[in-house]
Amino acid sequence: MASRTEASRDVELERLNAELLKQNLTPTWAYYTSLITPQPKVSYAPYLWKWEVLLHYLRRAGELVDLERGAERRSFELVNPALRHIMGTTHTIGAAVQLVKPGEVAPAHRHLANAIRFIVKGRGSYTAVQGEPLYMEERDLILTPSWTWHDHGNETTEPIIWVDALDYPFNQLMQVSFFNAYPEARHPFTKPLGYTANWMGFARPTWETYAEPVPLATYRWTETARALQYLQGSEGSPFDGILLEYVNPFRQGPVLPTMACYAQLLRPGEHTRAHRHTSSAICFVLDGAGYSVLNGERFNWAPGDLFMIPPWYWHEHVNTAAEESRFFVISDKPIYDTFNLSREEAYAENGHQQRVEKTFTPMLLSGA
Ligand code: 1HN
Repeated sequence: MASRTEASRDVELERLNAELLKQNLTPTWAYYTSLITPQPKVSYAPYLWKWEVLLHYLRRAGELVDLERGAERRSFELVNPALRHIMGTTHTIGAAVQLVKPGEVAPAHRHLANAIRFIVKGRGSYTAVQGEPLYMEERDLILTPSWTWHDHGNETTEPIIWVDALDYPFNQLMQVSFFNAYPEARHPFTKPLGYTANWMGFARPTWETYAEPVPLATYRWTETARALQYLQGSEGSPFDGILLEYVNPFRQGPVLPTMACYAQLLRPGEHTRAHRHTSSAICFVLDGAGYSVLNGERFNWAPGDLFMIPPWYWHEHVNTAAEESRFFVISDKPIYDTFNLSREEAYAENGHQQRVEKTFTPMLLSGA
């Protein structure tokens, strides 16, 4: 047989590649560069939601959505336009805002997804987690660990609003979205007020498996705010300013296996150095005013706004206010740490991104 020419060999190889695909076999030699790239290909861009818009729609949902007629929760997810298929704010975390009106109870259920709540407006409502009532104050952080029964009750005379963050996009990826509804609207209070935080000290019942990895359920803002205030004068991080992590009091480390929470303070005029890391983050603006530059794009923020930073995006924060700016931050870094996927890079040059390519303008309500 005559030896093949280069050209006929190429034609045959093309045919082989096409045939392989039809057999549900992908030739690595033709496709590996789309899988393994010098820099990660991140499939979604940053996004910012304005507080006025969130509040407007929460009010409308307050008029129309009835918890007693089958609406499990009066909340909506802040969905990144590129992550609609997983309802994700980032690829691992879904953030929502939720409203419970006086006299209402959002029914008891449990899911394998971990949840956190960060209280925005109102006080005195409770989340009952595994039979323990946890009463809310503004800016408290409340954890609902995986597979714990929880219902939200408002026995006060004012509405309550909070930000939820759940790791359901990660659970969907892992194909473990389990859910149970409790047979009654409320799970009975089986534990006294302050059970985990006060009564139990730092000892825990050995038979309550959920209580071991997540020993503390409520992190009071009064304490976190005091710590931020105390640390304001310290150097902090050139990339993050004053960044406190809410920790598991037994192990240090993140509050949940999949999500870490932080309180961040930027001092007046502070302009952090740009850096990027593999984990994604969601920033909820508590107070102050300023902007962040994410891969060269400027995002202006004000209190109540929520924005997210995708993996491996350069980011720097600028506080333009005369007072402190503070964020509450949720990150999926624990997942990256668990699998040794955490990487971080500092921006070169003078530490700031040189160009601001454009300014992100979110859709505002007319007149807002
Ligand atoms: C959920 O169970 C709550 O318990 C809030 O309050 C938001 C978003 C998606 C799936 C479950 C809650 C949620 C959620």
